[in-house]
Amino acid sequence: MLRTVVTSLALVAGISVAPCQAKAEEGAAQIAPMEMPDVTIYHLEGRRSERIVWLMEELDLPYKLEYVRGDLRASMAKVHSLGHEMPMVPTVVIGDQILVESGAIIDVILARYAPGKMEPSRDSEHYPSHRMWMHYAEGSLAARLFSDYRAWRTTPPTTRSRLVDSEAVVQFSENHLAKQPWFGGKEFSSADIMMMFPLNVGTGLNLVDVEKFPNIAAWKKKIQARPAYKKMLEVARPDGMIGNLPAIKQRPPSERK
Ligand SMILES: N[C@@H](CCC(=O)N[C@@H](CS)C(=O)NCC(=O)O)C(=O)O
Repeated sequence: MLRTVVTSLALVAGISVAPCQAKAEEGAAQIAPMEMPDVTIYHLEGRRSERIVWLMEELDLPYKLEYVRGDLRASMAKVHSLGHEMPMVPTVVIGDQILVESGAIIDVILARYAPGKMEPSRDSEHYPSHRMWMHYAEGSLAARLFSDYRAWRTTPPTTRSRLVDSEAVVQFSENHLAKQPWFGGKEFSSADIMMMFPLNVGTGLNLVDVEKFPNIAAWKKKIQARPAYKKMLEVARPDGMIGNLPAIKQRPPSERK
């Protein structure tokens, strides 16, 4: 109400209120982090829960990691023991709340406990595409890769689909990296954390040809050199990948028909 009155008065006086609003919003991004309750990450080696471990290592924030080394089934039993109706990893307990969905978990941790870190500011030209890659990682990339994986395991493809397929979703990522060094633009960000798992799935399960995506290969090398990524591997994947899904034997021919 007060805001409406102020806006109307400003309009009558011919004053634009937008810049003041923008300043207030920029200020909001600088607010102090909230005090973080205990964070426990329920984890499976080599799976999406690595994102949260990696994020906490990048931010140097404390966390407890729950899994049984070398035993995916026993690690999953720990998730089930929480009694949550959606037993997936990551499951993260923050204080007294249980959360699933890695992208949402990352958003909550950054907004509350590390405001202004690991994402471009809202007024940055890179902000919109950072948000896009944050959602693309699961919404399109992982979704299409796993749907092709399921179909191609039982029925090896002979032609490329007319729908967006694995190669197309990975190619879009490759093209971006020809223009920007990171998925968030000029700096490493949470979008890179989101994108690593599905881009590893793409090549690891033989859904796409690693040779065709040199920008992604170079980006992965930069990631593998990051101390926080190395630390994540040390604590969350101490024996390398375990319980790998079998790779597909046959990709569709590359040319669309
Ligand atoms: N979109 C979810 C996907 C979570 C998900 O599917 N996680 C897999 C492991 S990477 C899982 O829990 N699989 C166990 C199952 O599906 O039963 C996220 O990003 O957190």
